[in-house]
Amino acid sequence: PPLIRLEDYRPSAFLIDRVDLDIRLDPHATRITADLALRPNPDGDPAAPLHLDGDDLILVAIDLDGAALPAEDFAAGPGGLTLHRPPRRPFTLRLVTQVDPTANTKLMGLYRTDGVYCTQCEADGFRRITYFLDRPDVMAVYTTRIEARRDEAPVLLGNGNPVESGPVGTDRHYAVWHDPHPKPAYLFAVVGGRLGKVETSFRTMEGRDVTCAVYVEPGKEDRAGYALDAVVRSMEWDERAFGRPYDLDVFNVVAVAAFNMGAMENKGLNIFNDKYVLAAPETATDADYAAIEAIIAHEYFHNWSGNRVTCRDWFQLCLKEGLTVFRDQEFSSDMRSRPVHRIGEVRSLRARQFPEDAGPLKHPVRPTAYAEINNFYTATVYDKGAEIVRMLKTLIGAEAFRAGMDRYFAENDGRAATVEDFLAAFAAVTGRDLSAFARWYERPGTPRLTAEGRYDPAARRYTLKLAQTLPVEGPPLVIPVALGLVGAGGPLTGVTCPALDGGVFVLDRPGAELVFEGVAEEPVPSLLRDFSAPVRLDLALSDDHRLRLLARDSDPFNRWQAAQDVALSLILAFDPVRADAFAQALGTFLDGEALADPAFAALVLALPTEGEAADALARDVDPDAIHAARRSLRARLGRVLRARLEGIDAALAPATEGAYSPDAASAGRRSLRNAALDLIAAGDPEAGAALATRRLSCATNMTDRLAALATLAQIPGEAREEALAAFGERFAAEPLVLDKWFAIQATIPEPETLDRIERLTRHPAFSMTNPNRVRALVASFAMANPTQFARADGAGFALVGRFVRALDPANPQVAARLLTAFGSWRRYEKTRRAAASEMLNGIKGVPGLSRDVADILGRTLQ
Ligand code: BAL
Ligand code: ZN
Repeated sequence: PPLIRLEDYRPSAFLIDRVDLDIRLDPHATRITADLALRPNPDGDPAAPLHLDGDDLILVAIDLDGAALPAEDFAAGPGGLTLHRPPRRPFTLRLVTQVDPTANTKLMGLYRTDGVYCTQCEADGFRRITYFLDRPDVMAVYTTRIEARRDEAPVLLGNGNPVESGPVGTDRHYAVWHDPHPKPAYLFAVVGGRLGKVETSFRTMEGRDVTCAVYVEPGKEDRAGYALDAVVRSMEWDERAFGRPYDLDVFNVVAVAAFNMGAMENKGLNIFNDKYVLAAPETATDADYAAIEAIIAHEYFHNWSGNRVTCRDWFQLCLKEGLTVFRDQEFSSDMRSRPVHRIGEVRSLRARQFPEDAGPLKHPVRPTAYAEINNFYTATVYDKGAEIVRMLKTLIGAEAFRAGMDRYFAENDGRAATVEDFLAAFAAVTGRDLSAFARWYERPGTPRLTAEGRYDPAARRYTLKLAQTLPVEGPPLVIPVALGLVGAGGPLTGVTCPALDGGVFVLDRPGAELVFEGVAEEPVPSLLRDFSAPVRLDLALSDDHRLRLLARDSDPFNRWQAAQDVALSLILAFDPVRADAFAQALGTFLDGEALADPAFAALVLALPTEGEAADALARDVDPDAIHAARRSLRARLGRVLRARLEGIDAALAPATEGAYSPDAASAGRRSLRNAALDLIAAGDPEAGAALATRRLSCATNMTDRLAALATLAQIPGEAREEALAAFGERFAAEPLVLDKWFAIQATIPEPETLDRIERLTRHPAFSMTNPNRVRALVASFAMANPTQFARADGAGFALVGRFVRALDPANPQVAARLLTAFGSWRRYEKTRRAAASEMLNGIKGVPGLSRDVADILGRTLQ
């Protein structure tokens, strides 16, 4: 597919100041009348024709300033509508278009899901509603009238504030919404349907009373309370942490069943995948509650970082996404345990972004070219984008960071901005030159930080050499390295190192040498504390030294990291003596602190994933070998730690078996108890199966029920099959719960899983048209069942390939996302590599592939 390039950016030749829409909802023939107030852009090309984007539209009528436009003055085609001789003065264009929401399986533009009309316009869905300058730097004030049959759509929602509503004849009604804030088309939304709601009010710091509501499928209102509470907490937090108040009289969230993404930040009308709204203790896990809180916050925070200040073009996607992920991470850290949350962020970065950045789909955080923008909603743009903002804060300090954010919002409010505008605000408040730091946005690949220390006892001096190597040649990056020295008894005191500022060394050269004076004993360096930069660290330490960090470091992240490092090296090269020493150290750790911080202890017990081990190997990966090694290590740990794990289980039983509360402390206790169960089962599958079966029978919440089922699913036998069948029956009417059940079965690391998946595709709850179902059954298999996805016989690859091909004609976005599971295919050993190559090349030959799939495929194979 042809590439769109950043360097080709030009301002639009025309602007649209006002959009008045009249949308008559109908299942198959929705009519949209759009009155667009256009004018030539003084910064645009004065001779250019007017090209309006359009996709899959029926053009019913076109008037210019009230008169029908003669046929010879325009041309409508599959890519849009061109006016050959547009006026060079302000004018209005009336466009009448027709769309079929029921036939819209792409879930972009206006579509129906479970009978509810809804829209998804980012990145380029608005052009599937009417012809438009569908680019984020064209910002307009929208007024939207929505009309529908009252029985079909008693609730009619739009962007902004409600203006009026009333009956139309006997069985229809209408509502008018006005959004005073100019916005790009990608933030447009309407919803119409039968929906229940919960609502509350919030008074902003400016004294505005806001009605906040969460709309859900009728009958599920009792599952919307947590999301509504998260809305209010997000509003409070953004005022406190960033001084950002809400700016409309209403804030609506609508949950829908079929949605390509997690959620969408449409102005005043966020539309959510129902998975990230609906929660009850019986149906949602602690992880679901945490994700709901984070995503509600994320979409709400976009109101400033994304909506009030939007992106000039889609190359700047990280400007809103990276920044907003950073903001939601900070919010969740304030709501929960900061160190525990940080570890979670880094695990997810390493699981998704590091492999992406090491494979053929790698791209800079601000890409310079794309064929299909929907393929750039990636871990790199989002998560590495957030890491860049975090590093900026580390470099300039919290106070300057807040001042810079204030300046960024003030200077760019109502504008479509760029990464340069963002950095300029921080350069202005600090007086610093951030041009070298800006390279983080441009350079793909994960940098490697190598470190080597030398201790001179006579001089009581420790010398630490740091060096950065980048996967792509070029000038060095600016890497903040938070660090400290740890002695046998804990962090060393009385040490001086002039190169450190607040415990942070800024490595902005290829290499540097740090000299620490007054070092009384041989220290262990604790580097990259709190994961201060998204790099891979190479530091040769003995197990003893790593385990000293686990026991003694003051930085919780590096304590966790130390245990991970030892475990990873044991997965890559097993050694029973070292494994037992590791188990002893874990035992001491658990004795001392498991019950003091259960959430943290659970993370220490969670060994690096098979994916992380594959990522560390980087080549000739044999997933079966990694799986076996990790399994052996877990089995050994489970046996050595058995008594302690049972002790934890017993100690936490009273606290976890009482009434359910989703708060972080309670969730932490459940996560440790469930981690203990899983490790006991790894060491003794028979005992584990019995314990998990008991736990299943008395579980009072989905977190414990699902954890027990997941443990049991790893142990072949009748108990597993009975438990799976019982769970499936019990939750037959709960699609979101069945998704968990699909996913657990899809990730069983056994050859029969392929047949199981085929069987489950015939389950009445499975549907190829609901992305959540496809993700639960197929994406879980592709992304989280490494041994079966990458079977040496190629059957796992073939299964996923079949789904990609079957999905592509209906929903190219979801098909393309599924195909990214092959992003690391070249790192497999040669048999699997050949199988993956054959499958990918097979898809290449399929006629009529979508741009989405063709783009991912082309880059994956290149
Ligand atoms: N803007 C797309 C969904 C999100 O990142 O919030
Ligand atoms: Zn976002």
